[in-house]
Amino acid sequence: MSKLHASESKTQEYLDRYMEGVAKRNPGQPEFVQSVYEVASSIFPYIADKPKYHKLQILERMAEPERVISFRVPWTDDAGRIRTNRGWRIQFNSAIGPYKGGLRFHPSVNESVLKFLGFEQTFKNSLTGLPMGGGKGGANFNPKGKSDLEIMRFCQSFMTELYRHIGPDTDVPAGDIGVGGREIGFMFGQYKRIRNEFVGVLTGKGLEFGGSKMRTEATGYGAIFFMRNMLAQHKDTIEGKTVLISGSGNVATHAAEKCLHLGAKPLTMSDSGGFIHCKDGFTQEQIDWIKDLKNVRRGRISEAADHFENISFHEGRPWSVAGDCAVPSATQNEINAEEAAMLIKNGVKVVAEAANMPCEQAAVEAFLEADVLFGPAKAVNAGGVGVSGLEMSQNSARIAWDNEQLKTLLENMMKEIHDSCVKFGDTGGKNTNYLQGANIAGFVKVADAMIAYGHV
Ligand code: NDP
Ligand code: 2IT
Repeated sequence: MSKLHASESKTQEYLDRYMEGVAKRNPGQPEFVQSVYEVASSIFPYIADKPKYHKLQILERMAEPERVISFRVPWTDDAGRIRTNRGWRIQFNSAIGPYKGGLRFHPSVNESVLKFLGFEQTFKNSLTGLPMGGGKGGANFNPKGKSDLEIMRFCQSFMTELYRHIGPDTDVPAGDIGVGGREIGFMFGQYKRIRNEFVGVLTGKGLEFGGSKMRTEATGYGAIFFMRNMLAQHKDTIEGKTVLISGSGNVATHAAEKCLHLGAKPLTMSDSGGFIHCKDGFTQEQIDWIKDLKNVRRGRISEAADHFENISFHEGRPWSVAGDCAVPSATQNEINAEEAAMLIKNGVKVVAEAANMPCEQAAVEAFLEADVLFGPAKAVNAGGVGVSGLEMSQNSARIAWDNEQLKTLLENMMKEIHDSCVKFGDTGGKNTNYLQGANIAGFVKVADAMIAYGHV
């Protein structure tokens, strides 16, 4: 065995042993273990010749949340019945700033899902270059079919416990799946009432009460800016590309809109009931109609096919449709190995993860193996939390920037994140390995801050 191969197999052995420990300490938490593997598989080879990180047990410490808070959320439905849900806040890592990350309300929420999201968030926030640590929270509450008053009572009850754990310099939650402007408004109102303080404790707020322009659009727009940078880096352009998008919420609709602005054709969107396909590419009018359907009327995506002649509805996910780019924007593990093979066979050139961990491990490996440009979530969707960071700055300074300023800041931030991925993701191959690049670039700053603090 050559010396190089010997050291590679040693690194693999360390990684396997480390992952065994992570799996053992987190039984029944497959999503969390999956997210740790995805990061550790890039970091182990990087730190192989940097003993300080081993000696100081940095990866062991990073995989353990600083704090997991779990609490009861009782609320009363419109029929007067008392209902009980479980709420969480995972305060994962505060090495480089206050905990920061969204709240998710969905029946699939559990500790494993929130730990994976909080772990990822730590590296993502580091990539933005802003001083934000990693956190995530939410509840196993299903907002579907609930009245506005039921949502309000739930949000107020949730905040009646959460308020004691958060603060503008401690932990600053925001939205995620099932938590948008309406929910943030109810929660901010309750925090202000309990604490008698008007402070930037949440981001994604309404523009009337301290929200930032561009925050609503930031994740979807940022993802498409990132994809444009990936294509440009590899001597290609986004103009004329057909794009498969999943989801039809905040991220998906704004990703579709930015595709239109940049001359690409968004062909699909979806929800948990199936997907819609428009072979001509959605128009702005259709995207606006879908935004209203999902945010205001709270309907199903299938209704778009009843309303527009050139839109068809199908069961399942959109990955069987042929397209140049795929931008999964719904949820975790929504592209498996079989679907990855289908996308590759149909000639997909770029996969940009706008949702968090939408690709299963085997799908990621298949894309890398097939030389498909692969943009990992922590880089691609960092524009959302990036503009949240800018909302925090505006709140502290008690100022409001305009749309143009914020769009430029977002575009520049996505370019800087892209370039950090290129710096650490050049493996000498045909394509940049953005997965490796994002993981290493995100890791270094957090790890070095932890080292500076001593054994904490
Ligand atoms: P929304 O609640 O606005 O929309 C979620 C969309 O995904 C809906 O179309 C929903 O369909 C679909 N979806 C959710 N869960 C599932 C599921 N289990 N199976 C199939 N479809 C599902 O959420 P966002 O757009 O804000 O979030 C989408 C993704 O982007 C998430 O992974 C989130 O973590 C990530 N993200 C969001 C950011 C933000 O700023 N909002 C920032 C960075 C990442 P249905 O209506 O049927 O439930
Ligand atoms: O996954 C994410 O980055 C988000 N849901 C946004 C978090 C935030 O604090 O804006």
